Amino acid sequence: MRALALLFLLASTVSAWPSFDLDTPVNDDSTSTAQKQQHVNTLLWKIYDKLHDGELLSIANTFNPEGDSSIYSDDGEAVHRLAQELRDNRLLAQHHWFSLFNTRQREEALMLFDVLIHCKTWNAFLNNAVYWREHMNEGEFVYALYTAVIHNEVAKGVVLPPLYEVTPHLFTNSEVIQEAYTAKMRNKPGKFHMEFTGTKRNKEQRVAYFGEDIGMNTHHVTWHMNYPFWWKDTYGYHLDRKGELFFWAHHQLTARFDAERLSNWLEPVDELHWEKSLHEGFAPHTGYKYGGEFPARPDNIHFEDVDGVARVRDLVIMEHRIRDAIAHGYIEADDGTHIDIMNDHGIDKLGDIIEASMYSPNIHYYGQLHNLAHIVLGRQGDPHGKYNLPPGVMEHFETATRDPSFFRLHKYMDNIFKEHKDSLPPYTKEELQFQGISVENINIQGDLKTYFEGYEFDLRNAVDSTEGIEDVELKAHVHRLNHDEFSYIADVNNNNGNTVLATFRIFLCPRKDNNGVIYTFEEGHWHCIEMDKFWKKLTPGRNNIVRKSSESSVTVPDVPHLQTLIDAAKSENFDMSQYERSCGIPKRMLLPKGNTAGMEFALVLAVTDGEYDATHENAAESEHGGSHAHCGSKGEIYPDKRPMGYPLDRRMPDKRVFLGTPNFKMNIVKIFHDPTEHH
Ligand code: CUO
Repeated sequence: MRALALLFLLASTVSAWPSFDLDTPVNDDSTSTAQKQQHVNTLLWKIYDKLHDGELLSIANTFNPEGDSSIYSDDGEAVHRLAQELRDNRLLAQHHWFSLFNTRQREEALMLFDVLIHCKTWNAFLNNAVYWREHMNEGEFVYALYTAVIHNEVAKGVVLPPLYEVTPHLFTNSEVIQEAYTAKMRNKPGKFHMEFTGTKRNKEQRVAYFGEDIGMNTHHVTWHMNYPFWWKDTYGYHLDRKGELFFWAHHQLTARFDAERLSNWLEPVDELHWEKSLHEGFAPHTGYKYGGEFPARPDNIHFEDVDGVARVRDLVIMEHRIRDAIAHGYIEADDGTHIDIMNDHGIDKLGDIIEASMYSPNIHYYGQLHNLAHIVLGRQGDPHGKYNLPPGVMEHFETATRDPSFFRLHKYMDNIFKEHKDSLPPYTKEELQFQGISVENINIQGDLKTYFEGYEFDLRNAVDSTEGIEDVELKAHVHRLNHDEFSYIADVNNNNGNTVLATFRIFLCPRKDNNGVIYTFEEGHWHCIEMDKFWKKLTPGRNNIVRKSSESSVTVPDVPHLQTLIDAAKSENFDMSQYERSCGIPKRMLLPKGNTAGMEFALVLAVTDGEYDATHENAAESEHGGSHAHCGSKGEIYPDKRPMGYPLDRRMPDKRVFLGTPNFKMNIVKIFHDPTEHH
């Protein structure tokens, strides 16, 4: 026994980096989550500078990625490919902008992802991350590292630092960044107030707090890292219902943005139309660390073809082909077979072809409407490359929602999805019913009250370091929407003689349009925002259900600051698992703003049969990773068998079906906005 313990001890000393021997494959199970966290923190600190950490630096100088292919699950295939690119001097230089939508740059970032995802141990992962950080473009490196930490098992437990503290340029205005540079030069600490882009003369500015929210942007960019359009199952697993999640996460962003607009006396977003002019221009006031400012776009432009990317005509053709598939009720796969979409799974396939992702069954025919549209919109400031402008905000998931054209584009996508949902038969009462279950009431405990609060984040990574001089404290100060905590309370009768598993689906739907006209069920159901979804067991008789707003499966808490992660990782009791997922609507934005007089919403509770709905055995006991509603459950199948948005996803021509279903209930509630800023 003693000898065995000694052996373990030896093994752990051997595997402690950086003194490992490359010729002996090492078991690095001894790397604690805290150590891994600190490695990631260090790798992401000042990404435009050389590594500052001596130990990591020595890896960079000594590690040979091709030295031992047994550390990779693909026998080193990916690393040989990337190393060859490096030898051939083909890799993008450092200190240059990076955009995922640039084909060659994406190829490079994915070559590194391919290396990292095939690392069998943390040591292999770390060594490669360190090595390639020194040899590759910083933007490519950050992207590959984030996606690999999300998808490689060896990084389990590591919390990715908030991107707004790693690449602050993509999250705050240039004015703030300039102030930070000045403060750094003068060696004086500073806090700089970040205003939302635009002036009061631009009515879009009233809702800029949504599109420019650092947490909302983090959700969006992280969603795309969890469900990348370039994902292939050969990376290790299948991303369940990826196409449908693409629809649902963006449908919810769209519906939430419209609810914010209604809260601010604005009309819902109108869809983009390729042949009409684009009304809203945009001046981003944001820039790259290297590559200048993001290009601006004036009002009322007419769409131009973008050289080397797409002609407007091609986008129109793709749209027609997709709409044809919807009208036919089937998608034509590339081998000529037909895939039926007139069912619950059709939306998933449609998501795949519209985005388009690698899951698209016929990318040659249906093209890549959504991805190309992002580039075409991003380039309208310089469509023929005459001015050598860098990519626009629409060509980065971090920055896209800042531009009002993002919501126009996604309303346009959303309407295509709606055309499909509208083509399916409305649910019948029989389909909706949950035998023996009736909801007696649904209400809110506490107030639905929103307010703006101040929040600070670290800007030290926006500026360069000066050797021998400590960084001064540099912070950005932002306004963020927040709300008081509240709970949903419901009384649910179970008239069955036995305990049953129930799925609770809670939505909030704006009651009136911007003219004050009450939405019919047929119009209103598409504007509903998902608030929560969870499973509970109902005992026979009356069940009083209380669910806190903070428990929502739609939201995530604030990602801890990078400095907090650095400090926390110094402790061996490090456990930040509650922050592991940063995909999800920020907790504080669960409620739309509402208004001072109280804005009316229909609060909807649908209780459905959990025995049928739940795909996981322990549905009632588990939170499935916390934010499964829009982000799925990592590495697992989606917890809910029903279509996302069920039962409000299809047409509702006859409200009596909803009102006469005893397991559904609706109540009108008001959201109040308190205009005084909280601190
Ligand atoms: Cu998220 Cu268009 O899909 O930005």
